[in-house]
Amino acid sequence: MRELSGTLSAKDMKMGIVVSRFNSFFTRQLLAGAVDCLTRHGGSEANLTVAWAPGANELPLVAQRMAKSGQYDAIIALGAVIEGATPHADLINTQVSRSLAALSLDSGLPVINGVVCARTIEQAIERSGTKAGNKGSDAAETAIEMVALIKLMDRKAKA
Ligand code: INI
Repeated sequence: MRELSGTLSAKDMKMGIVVSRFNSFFTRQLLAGAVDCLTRHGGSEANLTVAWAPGANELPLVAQRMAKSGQYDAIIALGAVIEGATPHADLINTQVSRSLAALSLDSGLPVINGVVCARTIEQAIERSGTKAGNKGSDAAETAIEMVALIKLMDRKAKA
């Protein structure tokens, strides 16, 4: 049996991070969690580019621009959609998550969805650096693993 899995070293990885300004009380914590995760795994802040989008709805287009630039190994999208604040939260979440998934397949790059989808402000707090962890940090860890896995698969394909 041959198993392939990505390591968790972010050394030399170039990451594009797009983060929404809407609900920035939460998204700033997600960004801090993502940067902390990447640097603790050996990544360098010099290899990170952060773009601010107005809201979660705008994350996919900015992520697409980053993916098309060819400058990044992965794209991480961070946002916070809180249902209590909007009746169309489900629509935003569905649009964003489908678009990011489609972009990942179209571009061949890991495009990681780090959008907190919360029913309440309390749930958003829990997922932005308190008792349910930090979704930005989780997204960054997923990005590292995916970049490492894809690089490994590319090396195996060439060997
Ligand atoms: N954008 C968010 O990132 N989170 C939200 O909770 C939210 N709410 O509640 O509406 C939100 N709306 C703005 C939206 O993402 C777009 O920026 C706007 O609709 C313009 O396209």
